[in-house]
Amino acid sequence: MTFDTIVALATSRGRGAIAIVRLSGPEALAIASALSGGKTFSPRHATLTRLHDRDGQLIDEALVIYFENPKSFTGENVVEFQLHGGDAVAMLAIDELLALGARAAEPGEFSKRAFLNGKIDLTKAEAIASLIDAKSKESARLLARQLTGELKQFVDAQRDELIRILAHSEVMIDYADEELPDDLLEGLASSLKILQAALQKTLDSSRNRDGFFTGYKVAIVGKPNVGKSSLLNALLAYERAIVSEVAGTTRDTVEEFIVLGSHTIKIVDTAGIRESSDAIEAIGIGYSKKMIEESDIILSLFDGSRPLDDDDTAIRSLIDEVSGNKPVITVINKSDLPAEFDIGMLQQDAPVSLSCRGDISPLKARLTDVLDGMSDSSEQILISKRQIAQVEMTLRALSDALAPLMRGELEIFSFHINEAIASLSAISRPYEHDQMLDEMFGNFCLGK
Ligand SMILES: Nc1nc2c(ncn2[C@@H]2O[C@H](COP(=O)(O)OP(=O)(O)OP(=O)(O)O)[C@@H](O)[C@H]2O)c(=O)[nH]1
Ligand SMILES: [Mg+2]
Repeated sequence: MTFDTIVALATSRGRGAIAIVRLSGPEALAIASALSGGKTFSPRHATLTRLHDRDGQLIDEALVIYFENPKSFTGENVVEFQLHGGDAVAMLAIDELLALGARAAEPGEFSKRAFLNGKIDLTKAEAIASLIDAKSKESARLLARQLTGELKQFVDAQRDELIRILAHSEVMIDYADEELPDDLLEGLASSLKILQAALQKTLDSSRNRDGFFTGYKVAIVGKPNVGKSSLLNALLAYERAIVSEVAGTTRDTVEEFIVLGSHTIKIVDTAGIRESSDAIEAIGIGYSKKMIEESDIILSLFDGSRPLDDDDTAIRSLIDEVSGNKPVITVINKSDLPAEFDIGMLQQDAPVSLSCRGDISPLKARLTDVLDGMSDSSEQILISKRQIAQVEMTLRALSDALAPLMRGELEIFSFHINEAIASLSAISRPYEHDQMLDEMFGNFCLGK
């Protein structure tokens, strides 16, 4: 396969000590050399050189590294320019590289080439894409393991087992005229069930794990005026949301990232929930419900300086009804005021009592514990919707295969096993399907 030569900024935009511009393709070396006044570069050596534009004006003094194909990320000739930081210098360099014949890369195009040139399989490509957005050390660790091929090995092992089962079935078809011992069919069925269980386990632990990679979402929910916005501000340690003694101050949701231990989480302040005829507030309440559904952890907040009332119990039932089995942490606020609140009837396990005007570290500690518990990185998990869909298809094919096997209809059994093998193989190595590849790599960052 031959490609043109592409260029993109590989580091993120904005202020920074270094900006890296990456060039990949058959003309990479020639173009880099032209930009450097005819300098030649030897593979894997860092060369300090001056870059000039077409008018002879100095762009920057850059460190240039040449990776000769196939020993590069994309498998093509790659040249990386380490420029002084900031967007302006990098944009000047990219302008010149475009003028010299390179083309601006599409998002994910470098990784796509790496895949097409056989440098990475799709599980690695997806791990690279997710690693960029990883919001906890645990998820970064898990993705790093996938970069070494852990998921691919798991998938390959299951596929090899399926191929073994298929081979048995084919042999039995060939000897169809002879009487087949029953235990042969049972042996196949039990191998199949072991495989089903392994895939199902991986699938179960992979569902709803988005937050593990992109940062768990934590919603603060409670009736108006209990101090939800005050709690958000206290967690952020600055006045982000408007706080006032007027109930119904927050009308929209306010979201901010904070770092807790090794986790980056998104804290969401919601509008207070209560029975209300105020149309705007009613919209806010709709948002709150949605936020509970979309969040991974709920902070159920009460005002400790007032007696429990119907609004409190109504909200609590709403949370119980919508949150499913997500962790809910009960927080009783305003502990600096005389206590009037009795949590008794809500039957909570160990609520956290605090004052947003004082020390909120007990809540931070509780949240960190919950997050640690949700971030087990030792399991084998699928990291993309695509991978999950492939495993679901595989499992469907396996369950379709079971009934014909029990009836001894081995041709039909083999047909479904073939389907399962194709679905499973597609996790790391799909049949080259342009549209699917464009879609997948199109979600990558530019320069990757
Ligand atoms: N004494 C005391 N007052 C608090 C505490 N936390 C919040 N408040 C006060 O309670 C009032 C309501 O606080 P907000 O943070 O605006 O409450 P909210 O839950 O966001 O209210 P809505 O947005 O209206 O639903 C404000 O006057 C806060 O100053 C606390 O720990 N102690
Ligand atoms: Mg508020």
